[in-house]
Amino acid sequence: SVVGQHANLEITNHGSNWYYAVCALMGACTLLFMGLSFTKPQGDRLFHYITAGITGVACIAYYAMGSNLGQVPIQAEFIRPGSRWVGSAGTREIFYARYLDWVVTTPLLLLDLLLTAGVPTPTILVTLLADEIMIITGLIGALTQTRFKWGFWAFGTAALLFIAYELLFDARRHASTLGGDAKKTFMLCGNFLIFLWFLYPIAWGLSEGGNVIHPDGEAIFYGVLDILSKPVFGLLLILGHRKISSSQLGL
Ligand code: RET
Repeated sequence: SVVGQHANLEITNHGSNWYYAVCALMGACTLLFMGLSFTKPQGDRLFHYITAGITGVACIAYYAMGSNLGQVPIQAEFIRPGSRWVGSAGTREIFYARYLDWVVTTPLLLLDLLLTAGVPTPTILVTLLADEIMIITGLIGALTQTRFKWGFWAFGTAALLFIAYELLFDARRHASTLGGDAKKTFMLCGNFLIFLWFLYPIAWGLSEGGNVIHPDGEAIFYGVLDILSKPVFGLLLILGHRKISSSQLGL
């Protein structure tokens, strides 16, 4: 970590290298998804474009984080007395670049899924609104120095519960009506997404929230989750769409 603002608790060169590796993977997947779009007629490429957009934005966010940019030192309460990292008080670097990525990419991930399920537009919009609330409350909470941060975490988790309800009940019903590959793809990708998304508030609680794990551990936790949520989820979705045409979904 040679550039950027310095905090008492910040990523080491290992964390930085890991962020750059994820950056490269996101970039490669963006090219792959754009390349795969050519296997479809021009009118049937929406899901390739959305998914490539998701990994493209993540590629840039990971470039910033690998460079120790897109972060700000925040005064942290150290919940472990005698912690081996620092004394009883100090700052931790908070990567707000993560949230700028998520505020763009998580609505696109939901759009991928809700369009596959044939959910009506008003339901799509209200679900995307809940998603924006979830990410922004997470960001505000992460930048908060006091215990009030957990209030923001609670609002964000309530928004995630609403999203989970929409996917598990509402969207599932619409996907079942469509049947065939749309239903199969929605079921696989939808269950995968719900499982992964509930791990994010846990990562937050251990990192920005409770300051329990080192920023290098945070890099690995969020990094593995992001690889599963973007490139792996995206590949499953795009492969699921091989035999689905946009007209079947009313797009
Ligand atoms: C926060 C903290 C506030 C409470 C909740 C959160 C959930 C975040 C999620 C993020 C998903 C990100 C993805 C990124 C893809 O690369 C903001 C951590 C509930 C679910 C899928």
